[in-house]
Amino acid sequence: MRRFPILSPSLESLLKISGMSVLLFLVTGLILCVSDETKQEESSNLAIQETQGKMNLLWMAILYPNMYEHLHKGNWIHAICEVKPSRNLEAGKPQVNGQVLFQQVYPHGKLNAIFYLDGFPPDSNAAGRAIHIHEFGDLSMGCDSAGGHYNPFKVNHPFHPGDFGNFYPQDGKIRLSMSNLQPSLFNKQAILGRSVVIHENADDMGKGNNSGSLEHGNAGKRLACCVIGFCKEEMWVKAHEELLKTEG
Ligand SMILES: [Cu+2]
Ligand SMILES: [Zn+2]
Repeated sequence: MRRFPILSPSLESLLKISGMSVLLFLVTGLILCVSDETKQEESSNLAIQETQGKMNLLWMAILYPNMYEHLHKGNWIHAICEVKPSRNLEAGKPQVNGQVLFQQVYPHGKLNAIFYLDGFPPDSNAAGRAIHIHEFGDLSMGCDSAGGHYNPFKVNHPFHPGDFGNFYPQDGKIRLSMSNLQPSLFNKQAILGRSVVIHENADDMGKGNNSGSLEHGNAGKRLACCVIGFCKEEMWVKAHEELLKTEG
């Protein structure tokens, strides 16, 4: 018995081609949709970044109106912390003096810092010394009135923005630069007006297995401290040149 094709051969191949076209169309559509979503995600990330930038500018204009114009141009801004021994430091403890300098490009740059400190016992090269940013710039009772670690995000130590870790003085001196640091000079959680504290002991970096470890790293007495404030660029340049000389 002759079997009649349901459709004529030409119509059948036409349908096959159309079916493939539809499939191709759907796949292309799907790819376009996915790439569209990626684009949308990218543009929403950009939008968030832009909004954050605008919010930063707004905060800056409110908090530091005189600096606003300067910063709006995307310039570097600089800050200095003039380190002095704590007012109520016991006799016989190391008298640490020096400077901590900060540098950051407004509005999206990361913070860089230079630690330039003297006065550690020259024979204690192996001893680590913790340095942190503390909440207050209040040194009315020496470094003890500077409060606890600056902790805007309510996290445990050593994840506070100013947990700089341990420093190892060489011949009584610390000469060190650090880059891409977490704290900032100009957002809502700015460290300006807060303090840098240099401790007698090493930071246990949260591994001390006690509550103090998760709060302050059991770094011991506060030897020296200072309040962070804006400064001229030349202060940074000078410290940077000194650092280069030391590195030889
Ligand atoms: Cu501290
Ligand atoms: Zn901390």
